[in-house]
Amino acid sequence: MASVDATPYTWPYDGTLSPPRTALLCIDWQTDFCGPGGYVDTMGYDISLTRSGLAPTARVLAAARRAGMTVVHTREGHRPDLSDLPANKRWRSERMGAEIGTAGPCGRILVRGEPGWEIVPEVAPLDGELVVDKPGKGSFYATDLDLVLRTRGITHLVLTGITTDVCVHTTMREANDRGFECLLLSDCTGATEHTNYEAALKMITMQGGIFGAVADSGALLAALGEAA
Ligand code: C5J
Repeated sequence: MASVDATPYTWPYDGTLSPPRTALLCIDWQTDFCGPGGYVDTMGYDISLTRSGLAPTARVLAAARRAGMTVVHTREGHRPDLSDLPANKRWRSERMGAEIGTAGPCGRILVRGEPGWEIVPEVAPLDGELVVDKPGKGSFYATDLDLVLRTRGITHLVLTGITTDVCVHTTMREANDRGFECLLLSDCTGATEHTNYEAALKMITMQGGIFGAVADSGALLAALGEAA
């Protein structure tokens, strides 16, 4: 295994990519965030921006599986009785015309078990892969993700998912504070506004890599010994 040609440093900081110690995080690739009629679409944002990372992520997912990396999928969503939905989150979504818990074209918005909450087929979990359900933006908040990763001896994380500036960034910050060595794949993520995507990537690279590093999927595939 090689290291990854990344910015602002060759990733990881401590040598070469080690598949047994690395997990691929696939964050919130749900219809609600990238499918027609989902939450993001209902709010009026352009889902071509949040869908753009799907094809490269599918390639990385296949390579990670071949390399024996742990794969973790996350899903943002709430209990059907909405007992885990903060009042301010509900109020804000209602103001955007997409109130969480109400019926939309893909079922009840951001509610567990509804069609819109499902992960899209392009990057769907395989039987036996880890799936983490989360009520918030960060994947560590109110979940067992930290425990599951540490139990497997995972120390390094490769992040993909949507949206770059919200759930992906929050998760990367949470992971970085917990000591995980993080890499975000720039073409495997997207935001509801392109300027937010660009700003989110830039923030990671400040101060020598304040939250980790950024590379494209081709660089990761090359480190795994696969053609891009
Ligand atoms: C948002 C997410 N953007 N998965 N959620 O509300 O980033």
